[in-house]
Amino acid sequence: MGLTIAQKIIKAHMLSGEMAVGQEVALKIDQTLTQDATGTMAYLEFETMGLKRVKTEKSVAYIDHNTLQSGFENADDHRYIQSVCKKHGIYFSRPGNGICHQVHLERFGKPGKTLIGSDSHTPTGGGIGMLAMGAGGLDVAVAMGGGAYYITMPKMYKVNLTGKLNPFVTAKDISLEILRILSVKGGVGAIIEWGGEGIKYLSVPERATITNMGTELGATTSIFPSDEVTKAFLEAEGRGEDYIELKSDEDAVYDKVIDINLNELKPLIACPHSPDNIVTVESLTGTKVDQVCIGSCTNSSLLDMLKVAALLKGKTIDPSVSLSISPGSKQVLTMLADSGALSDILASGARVLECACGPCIGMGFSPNSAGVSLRTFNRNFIGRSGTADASVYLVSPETAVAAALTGYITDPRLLGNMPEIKMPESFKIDDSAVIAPASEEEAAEIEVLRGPNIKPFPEAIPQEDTLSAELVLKVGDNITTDHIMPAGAKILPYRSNIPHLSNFCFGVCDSTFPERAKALGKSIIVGGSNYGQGSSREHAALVPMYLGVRAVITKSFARIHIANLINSGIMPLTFKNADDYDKLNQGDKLTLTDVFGGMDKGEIILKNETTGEEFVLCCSFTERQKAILKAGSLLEYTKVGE
Ligand code: MIC
Ligand code: SF4
Repeated sequence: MGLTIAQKIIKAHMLSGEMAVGQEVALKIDQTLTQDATGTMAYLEFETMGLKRVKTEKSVAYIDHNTLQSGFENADDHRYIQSVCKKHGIYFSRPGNGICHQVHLERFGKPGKTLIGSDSHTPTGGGIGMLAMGAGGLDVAVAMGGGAYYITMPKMYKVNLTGKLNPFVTAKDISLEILRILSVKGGVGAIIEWGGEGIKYLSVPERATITNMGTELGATTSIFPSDEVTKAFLEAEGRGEDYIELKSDEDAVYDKVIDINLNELKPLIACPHSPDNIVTVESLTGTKVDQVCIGSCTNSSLLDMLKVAALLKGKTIDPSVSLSISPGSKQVLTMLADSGALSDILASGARVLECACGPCIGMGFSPNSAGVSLRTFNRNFIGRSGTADASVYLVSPETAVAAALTGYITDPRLLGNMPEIKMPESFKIDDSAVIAPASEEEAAEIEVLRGPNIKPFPEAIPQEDTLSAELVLKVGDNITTDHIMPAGAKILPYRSNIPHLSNFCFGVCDSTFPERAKALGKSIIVGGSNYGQGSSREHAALVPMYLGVRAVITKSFARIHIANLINSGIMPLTFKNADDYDKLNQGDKLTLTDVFGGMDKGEIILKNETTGEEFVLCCSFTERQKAILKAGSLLEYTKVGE
């Protein structure tokens, strides 16, 4: 039987396990990346492992999230990360050099390699044929130390593209179309391979937009073949030697095949507050817009920015709209400046922000009260923009420009002729903002610089054979990590200070949660389906761990979050009968008996002491995961295993 692209890379990197759907496989990881909002914790975890140097082919730390420095915290974290990188063999991408996924694609990603990153949009690397996955910080730390990365062998989905995109219909619209078809849980447990005749018209940045937003489907990752288009991109980046051809076998078998005819696609828009809430742009014509933001790891490539500049050229934006533009990298910004396109952007009245995540993670540029914001980003979860009552819509750069010029949601096809934009034959290469690590000899002398905001890890509490605890919080379907552990300019600086961060846990759902959980000492959370979707932030597990949450019971979980819960010693359990969700209420006293025996059987009995009812909960832990839960955390388990 033939293999898919992902299966070929998995086979070449498999350290143990079996390539059968649902089985755990251990993978050798070639490259890692971190960003600063998850990086500080990941490097603190790496340090506790006591290793001198990373064992990967390339590990890069990016500073791109926490770039507003309204106090000492972020600056201290940046300094800590820079010093830890120098000492332990990690490349350090300075603040201002760009968004991790954009820069990694430009300068470091290689087809056929494995990459894990402490950021859920790491699959962007799939745009050049990498097997690139988001992971919790601790998993990235383990991989930096040479340890395996464990995944549950996913199903294989194929999306066949036929035809060619019409003017003003873009790769972003393809991403929104697949979200319309599959929903935010449609990709859970699957790797999505993109193929078909239509891909030959898609450049690497367009492919990367699609693999980037595959994260919103809940997919393990998304991947394109590595072909002539990939080769031209790598050559333009001066990295032709990194090219290898990669394609699936003719007789590869897929669990699902989806066809999309690009000729038929229209400009699409994701409505508040979920990336799969899709309608055509046309259908919302005339909706007043207050703010437009162009950028993020989804749409900040040179290609995107040149298109935006060409559409803005000679025009000024509507006086009622505030437009921000964040180029994805220093390379993008420099080339915009050199070509004169930056002047066209500035002349239009846009506010040019630094090359960073910025508004995407609420790091500034929050909309006005009850504002309507059109963003080229990948997530529009409630509150994420920093304005609780804002309505955030997700669109392509072309649709964003149309709204900025008119002040209303406008079909970009009404903008006239689309200027032809070509990818440059060579990019401007300047890696001076990437600082190489010290040599092994010099490393011993390097002092790691820690700020006062770095606080100790939460204490690991081993799971016990009987768990009696109160149901502290009951939430619904599609709870995101932005609900569990919100981000934004005010909270993100505390990512290395779990006690302080805990005050904001579940703030969007119930601001009394932290206090109530702390008072109980031990507690259980109940959720609906796709619990923990979105970001890879392990803080969405570390903070509940700190607050004493011992188990989370749901209808289903998102992939990275389930791993983060186990790494934090919290039991993720699912209802055998989904209707039992309705039989539990906040405040109920719950008991789980024979937990260890149940872990072996795959079923644990839950007694609701308040109502007297009993239910069956399901779990499927590997031996390694059971040992982690019994040790109380992956860090404890690693120590025990030493
Ligand atoms: C996000 O887009 O939500 C983030 C911020 O990049 C997160 C990481 C984090 O919370 O630090 C992600 O996607 O993993
Ligand atoms: Fe940064 Fe936004 Fe991309 Fe997350 S989704 S990495 S916050 S640009």
